[in-house]
Amino acid sequence: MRLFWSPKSPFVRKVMVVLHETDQVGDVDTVRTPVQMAEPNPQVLEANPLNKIPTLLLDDGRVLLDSRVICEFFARRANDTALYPNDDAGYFEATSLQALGDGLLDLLLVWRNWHRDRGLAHDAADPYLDAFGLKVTTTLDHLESRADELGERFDIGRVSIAIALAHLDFRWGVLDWRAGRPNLAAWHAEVSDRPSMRATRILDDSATLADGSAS
Ligand SMILES: N[C@@H](CCC(=O)N[C@@H](CS)C(=O)NCC(=O)O)C(=O)O
Repeated sequence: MRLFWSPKSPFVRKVMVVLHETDQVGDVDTVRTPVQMAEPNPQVLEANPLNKIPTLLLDDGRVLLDSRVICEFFARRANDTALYPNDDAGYFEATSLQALGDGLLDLLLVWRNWHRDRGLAHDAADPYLDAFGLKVTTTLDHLESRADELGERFDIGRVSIAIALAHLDFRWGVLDWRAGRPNLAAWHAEVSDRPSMRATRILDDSATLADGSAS
């Protein structure tokens, strides 16, 4: 199996955390794959018409996308019931939290591109920037109010939220997301110490890439 991979992509990191949690890292060949929203990569497009990573190429020729499907594929392959609980309540709580974490990440990626493409400063006046900021703040406040619940287990929802918060540290230090959110910050410090999270820390290898790709 080959995984279109980048050490900077938070969505790829979800897959890598699942591989570590389920002891399958050795089963996958990772292929460093630069992608940029505004400059589609022909190699990725051939397998995934949306030009996104992670994309998983199976040995029998099938292609799996996106991170949600690939994470669940590996959890099922390992008969995991921790990341994806068997009971309906647990499963839908985990996958709904995953949707929240992934949605936060989608928002952060678009927000960054919006700034960069228009050459706007962080605090520039723009209705889209205001809306992006409001949604991110509202999501973080919501998570702060659920910090106790987050600490109850480590499932795919918690994986996604933990990685989204780490992505804020990587790209959005200016937001200082921990300020006023002590419980969320404490939860994040704890989960970041898990071996699977430590082994998959985001690494900025831009300097080694010819085009300095964003992901
Ligand atoms: N919903 C997708 C999102 C993946 C995604 O946005 N990946 C980014 C890199 S972090 C990407 O491939 N961007 C390239 C593009 O949008 O063209 C998933 O969960 O895998």
